[in-house]
Amino acid sequence: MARATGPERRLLAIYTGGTIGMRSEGGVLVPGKGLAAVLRALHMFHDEEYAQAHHLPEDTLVLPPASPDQRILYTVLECQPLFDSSDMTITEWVQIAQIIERHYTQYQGFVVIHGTDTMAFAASVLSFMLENLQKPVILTGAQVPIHALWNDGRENLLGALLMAGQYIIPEPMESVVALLMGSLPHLAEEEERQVCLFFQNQLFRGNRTTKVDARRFAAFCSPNLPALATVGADITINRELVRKASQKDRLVVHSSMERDVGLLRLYPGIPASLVRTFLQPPLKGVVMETFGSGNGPTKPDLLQELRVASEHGLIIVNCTHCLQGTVTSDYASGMAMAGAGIVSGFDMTSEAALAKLSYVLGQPGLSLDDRKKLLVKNLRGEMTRPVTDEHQSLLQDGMLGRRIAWLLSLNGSQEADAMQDVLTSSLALAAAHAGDLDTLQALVELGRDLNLKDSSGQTPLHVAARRGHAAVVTMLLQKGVDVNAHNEDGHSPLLLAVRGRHQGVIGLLRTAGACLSPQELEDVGTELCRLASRADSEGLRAWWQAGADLGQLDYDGRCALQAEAAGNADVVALLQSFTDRVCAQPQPH
Ligand code: ASN
Repeated sequence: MARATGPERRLLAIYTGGTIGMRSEGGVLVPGKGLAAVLRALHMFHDEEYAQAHHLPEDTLVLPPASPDQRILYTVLECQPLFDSSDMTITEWVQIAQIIERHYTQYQGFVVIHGTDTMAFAASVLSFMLENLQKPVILTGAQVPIHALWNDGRENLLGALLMAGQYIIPEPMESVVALLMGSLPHLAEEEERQVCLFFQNQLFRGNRTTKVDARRFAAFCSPNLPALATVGADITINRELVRKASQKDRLVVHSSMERDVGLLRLYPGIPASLVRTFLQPPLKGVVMETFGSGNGPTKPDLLQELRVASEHGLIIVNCTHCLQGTVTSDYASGMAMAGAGIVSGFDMTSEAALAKLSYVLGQPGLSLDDRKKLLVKNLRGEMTRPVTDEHQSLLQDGMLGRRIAWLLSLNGSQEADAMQDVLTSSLALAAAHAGDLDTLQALVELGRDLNLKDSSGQTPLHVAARRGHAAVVTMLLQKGVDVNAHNEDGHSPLLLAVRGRHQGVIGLLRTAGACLSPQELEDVGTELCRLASRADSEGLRAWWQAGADLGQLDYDGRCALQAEAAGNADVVALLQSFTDRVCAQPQPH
């Protein structure tokens, strides 16, 4: 994520309602008007001195300086009426998209202040409606109203304004990379412009989120994709996940979203008759939440209902009701679903799948087959397609092969050499991203060095490690690439593998001599406490495997085991099994 430059950044904060601005009426919370006035009175949200000195208009607020040479100015646009987000529908989200469209040239970024209950749906829908987004759009809200003494609204809103004001999400793409992208089908697909959601110090890709807690401040998680950025004393950005956008495309707002879509959760023993009733017209698309990796009952009467509905043109997308994981074809019960004409939703959340269905069905003039093809494509970074399905050898693509041959055969001029370097770097990184061993091998055969870095210091090993491609990591290590290379953010491949919890890759890197640097381990105590308090044993295991000391203390002088004191017995046992000196007992005063 690149830092935004310029002395003033202008944002539009679209206030749609939600707990963040709610007031108590008759003992219950209802949406409250006048959020701008509340913010104006809070120092952290408005610097009146600056506003007066610069004659800012009445409706413009300005944050105190976050950096010496930049100010973030923002205007709060209060929607009429304000909503508890449980009342919001596609109609309201279309209106938000249209507000963004109307003000698109006027502002450098957008913050959508929204209730949390349907925020993950809203972020997903907006991500599909806003095509070719070049500016940050960040949704946020709160679990407790902003005027309460102890609340999460201030931190969340301030964080969202700072992220939208200070960073460019997505990053602009270099022109040569843009040229290449056109040739790399899988990258072109993933080159989405993302709508984000900021909550409790984490910036997520919006269409990967789901609300997981009704009360705790950590209300959202992104089960199948790590956070794009985490804000602590420092801002840690997961560069790999912040997609690049080509500057040439204009924003397109898709307002024609299909409303007749539904969500059906299977449960053990669900009667076929109930499924039949649910699948009746006017429904045009259904997200079906199935068990485990996309499995459902194999009862013939139920499968028959699904098949008939599908033959009548109803589109059914299969998503797992598990929080984490993807739909596979591992089980006969999963294959039965596919056999009944159901489309795999891979690792999409149900929120993203429903939004995508609504978008795909809303597109005019497509055949049923076209729509199904779009559904299994990664359109806005909402899904992870299995590498084997999607990424056959890049060099098998005739068009791409010809471009590469042409570009690599250019020689003699300085320009051609520079072009070849950029091309090699882009191609190697793209192949590492896709797990494409053949292309990497082809580059080696062309005498190309795989120890190269892109403009942000990223090597193919960083990319493969973050994606968890063990075979590519093995191959690169065999070619002798630097196992401890650091990118611009000071991150090594090992750190990226830890963040992605890729245990196999962590093992390979460690065997090849990878070590986390003191800088990478600086805040590890805090991270371990966070993981322990979330009972995230996979995350803890990854750090342990990478050689981190699980007894490291956080800012408050606690270690993971202490942080977990009130929590999960499994995590305590796991921590204890990793090390018998997890942390020193508190010393008596
Ligand atoms: N019911 C509220 C809403 O979604 C919940 C919240 O914002 N925390 O609008």
